[in-house]
Amino acid sequence: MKTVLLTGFEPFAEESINPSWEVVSSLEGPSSEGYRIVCLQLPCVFGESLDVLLAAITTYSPTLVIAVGQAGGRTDISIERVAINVDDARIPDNKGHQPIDQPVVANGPAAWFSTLPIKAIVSALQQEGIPASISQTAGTYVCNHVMYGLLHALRDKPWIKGGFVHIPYIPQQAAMHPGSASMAAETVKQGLKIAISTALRVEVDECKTGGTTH
Ligand code: PCA
Repeated sequence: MKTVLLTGFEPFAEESINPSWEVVSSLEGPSSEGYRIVCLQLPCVFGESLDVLLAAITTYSPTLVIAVGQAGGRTDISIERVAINVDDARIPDNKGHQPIDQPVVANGPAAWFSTLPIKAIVSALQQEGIPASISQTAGTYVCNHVMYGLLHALRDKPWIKGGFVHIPYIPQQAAMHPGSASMAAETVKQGLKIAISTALRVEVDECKTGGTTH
């Protein structure tokens, strides 16, 4: 049976929950489509987050790894295209570290692209009525750090697909941030299921634009 490793983060900044973990943790277990999902919570800490993720890849030998994180203020499910080799923290992480302009991997390439079929995932989500788009930046905080480190570790393991998905606040969080967008946890959950089955099914991504002009 194929294993899908799905990660979410612990809460960070002023939040008491992280919607990525709220949703991801509800997806643990076997699916009716013949794979099992293993869920893992990552600390919102530079370095440690990656250590935990890479150890789990060794333990579980997944064929697919999708890391999920909160992107408060985003309006839809964002399928990240690229991770860059920079840690530049606007706020300290959960252990008080605040790296500025440090590489994620010393002497690593400037960037790694997601190996998920990102366009096919956006199409599949939209077809199911779930707002989604390609994102051209995962930021420079812990999520980008994890995405970069994941893809760097998978560079010589092409049989394991990997990538990152950012999700909006859930409504109870947006209520504390007036004017912010949100998406119901149930919709995000449905969206992650679709992203997983699409990633497992599609070998060659669609060629349709997911670009932006700015
Ligand atoms: N979002 C942060 C880190 C943890 C999370 O859920 C980010 O976007 O970097």
